[in-house]
Amino acid sequence: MSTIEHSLQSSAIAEADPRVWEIVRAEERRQQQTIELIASENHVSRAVLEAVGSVFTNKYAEGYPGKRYYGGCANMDAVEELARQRAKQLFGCDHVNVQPHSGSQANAAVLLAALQPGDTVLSLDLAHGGHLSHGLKVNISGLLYHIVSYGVDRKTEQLDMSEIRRLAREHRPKLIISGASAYPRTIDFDAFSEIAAEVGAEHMADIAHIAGLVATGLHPSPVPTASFVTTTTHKTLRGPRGGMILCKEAWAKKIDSRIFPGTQGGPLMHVIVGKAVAFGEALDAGFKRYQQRILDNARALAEALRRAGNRIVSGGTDTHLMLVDLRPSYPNVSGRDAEGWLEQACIITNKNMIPFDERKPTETSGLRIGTPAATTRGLGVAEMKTTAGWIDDVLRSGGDAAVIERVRGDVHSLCEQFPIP
Ligand code: DSN
Repeated sequence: MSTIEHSLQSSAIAEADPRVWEIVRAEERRQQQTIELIASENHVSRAVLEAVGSVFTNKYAEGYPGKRYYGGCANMDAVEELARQRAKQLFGCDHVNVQPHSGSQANAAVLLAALQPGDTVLSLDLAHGGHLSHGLKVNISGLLYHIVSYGVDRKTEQLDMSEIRRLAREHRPKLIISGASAYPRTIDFDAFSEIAAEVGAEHMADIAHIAGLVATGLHPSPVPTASFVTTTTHKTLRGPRGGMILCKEAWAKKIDSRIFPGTQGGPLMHVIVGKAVAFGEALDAGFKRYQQRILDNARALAEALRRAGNRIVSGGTDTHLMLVDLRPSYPNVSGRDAEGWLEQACIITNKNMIPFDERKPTETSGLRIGTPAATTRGLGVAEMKTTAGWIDDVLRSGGDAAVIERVRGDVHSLCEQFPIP
């Protein structure tokens, strides 16, 4: 039996529902046999998996610890309080709400707390690395508020704080949003807070991608200066799929009320158990070493891709992710083509808009690549260099079937050596 077969879990689902079990097994096998380079994904620990599958899924607990609308909530209170305390310890914040079902819900609750419909928000353009919940026209953020976007500088492909200051002075937003889902460089959160203070705005920092780096001091934290910090818990933080809001004490009551009853009903208590476990893992000293390896791997991968002749947006990365601009080396290859060929080779990435992209979001000229999940399974700098070579081979071959088959075989061998724990 191979390492991968051996690590597949036995389950009650197998007895109860063989059709669903077959799909679960297929997904376990897919994850074991592919190198996961989607920057927003990770492989949680067995403890987090078990927590999310625990009996807490059976319980309604609308309200907050000590103030629930259902009986039988003593254990709900205990675990939610523990999750809150651990999150506060991790990020050093005044107040935390661990109930948001997702990052988008966390962001919507902050907007509802800080703004009136029609108010102006200054946020990063989605095509320059922003997020749909920061003001996309068809998202609640874009439907309810007047959005002014900032982008990256055309030459440096990095945020230009003087231009953001100019836009803030011109448009006088009520809220400035910092944070991104496809920006590879350090974000100057203090500068965002200064600009917000100057124009009388609140500052919301969305650290969904970099939460693990922030928690371990490997990226500057917005917590001391921003009014609100939102995050997901499943990216670099390596917890269960979900969201969280950190805020100043002055906003605590309003934020809590905008989550419940404002936008959510019963909290997903099984996910909050998973958050508590993940935050406990993140408080361990080993977590900082893991985050440092994520950074080392990202730099090694970006550098190896660059040396092979690929253009990396902004010239490199300070974080867990990078964007490859396909246009100079492969003018006829879209991000969609590249994602598809790499997936056939069992290397999982996602197509992504790059700044000033001329292709549609469904095609794109870029590929977003990140290292949190590959680092979790133990891949290091040497394996990143090897992986960069495979990515380059597949792209240069123009999706040639023989090259893809050869790389797929090599990827499977590597995955066998580094099974997901
Ligand atoms: N969809 C996430 C990402 O991939 O970055 C953001 O929510």
